[in-house]
Amino acid sequence: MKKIGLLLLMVVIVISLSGSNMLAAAKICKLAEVHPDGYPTAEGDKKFAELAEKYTNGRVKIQCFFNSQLGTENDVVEQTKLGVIEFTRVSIAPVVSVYPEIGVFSLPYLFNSHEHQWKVLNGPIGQHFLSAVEKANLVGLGYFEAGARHFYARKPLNSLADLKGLKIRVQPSPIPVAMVKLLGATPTPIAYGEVYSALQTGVVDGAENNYPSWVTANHYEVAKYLIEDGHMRQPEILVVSKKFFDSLSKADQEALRRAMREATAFQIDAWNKYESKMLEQAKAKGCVIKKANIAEFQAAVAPIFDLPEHKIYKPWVERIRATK
Ligand code: BDP
Repeated sequence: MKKIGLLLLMVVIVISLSGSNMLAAAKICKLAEVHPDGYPTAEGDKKFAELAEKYTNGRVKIQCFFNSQLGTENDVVEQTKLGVIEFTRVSIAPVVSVYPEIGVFSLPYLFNSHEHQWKVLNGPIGQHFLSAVEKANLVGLGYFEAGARHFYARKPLNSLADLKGLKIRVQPSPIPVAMVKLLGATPTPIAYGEVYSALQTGVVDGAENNYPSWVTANHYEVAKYLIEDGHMRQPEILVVSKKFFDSLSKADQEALRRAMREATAFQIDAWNKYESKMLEQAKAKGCVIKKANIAEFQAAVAPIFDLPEHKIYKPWVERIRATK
């Protein structure tokens, strides 16, 4: 009889605790990242993970996997869509294959400065895309800074003419492919983790990226000629699987959004310091950096806005350009 009484008491305690969230098991989640630990996006991921755990009182624990350990960006976007991976931090480019509209942020010379870009990302347009990506079973939690991208090659690049006929590695995504074609080069889509060996073995003559990627992925060792043309300011995005997000309480969902808002501010700061450090490192290594005639590059890529397949971007481009 005593035993039954004790059992009943335990049942009552368990039922009341489960209603109050106290027994909710901590969920150990994965976050995919292609960069190494220490790179600004990786620092942003870690900050996000730390704050997410804190603000959900330990109910969401996130383990970050760096260096493409969980797969290429295109693969991890698919896995996150399916809910196999809970979180992923990628460039906008791989998201375009599951949600084409967001490709507007990949268009060349769309943003004219860091300030303009963040005004758009923090305003109604940026916020629209974070929620609209739900169409691909993803929830956008926020953006990270990725600076501007430039071309670099194994041969000297002094002007646009030097890009003609070169095989240039691009992100496996339609807009970079179209852009490189318009510049007279041959686009070669390759996953980020394989770019170094493609450059080293001469599978490609060059690539394009921001200073931190050029340096940390060691591209600068084998492709030391860079032309600073700043063709793209493509933001990074942190997405969560909608399946996982929907399983959380409203309070925990808000805790994740709050964690990301704070991680973004932290990451932008880390980025600014790191970008100039990487530029100095490249110069010290003897890399050759030329300033491009930007007007020449802008004129060459201008038709990208009128391609029939890019019609969907027109209204967004107008709104983005009008954002002051
Ligand atoms: C880097 C982005 C990374 C992209 C990579 C690339 O941070 O997310 O995958 O470029 O070019 O700048 O693939």
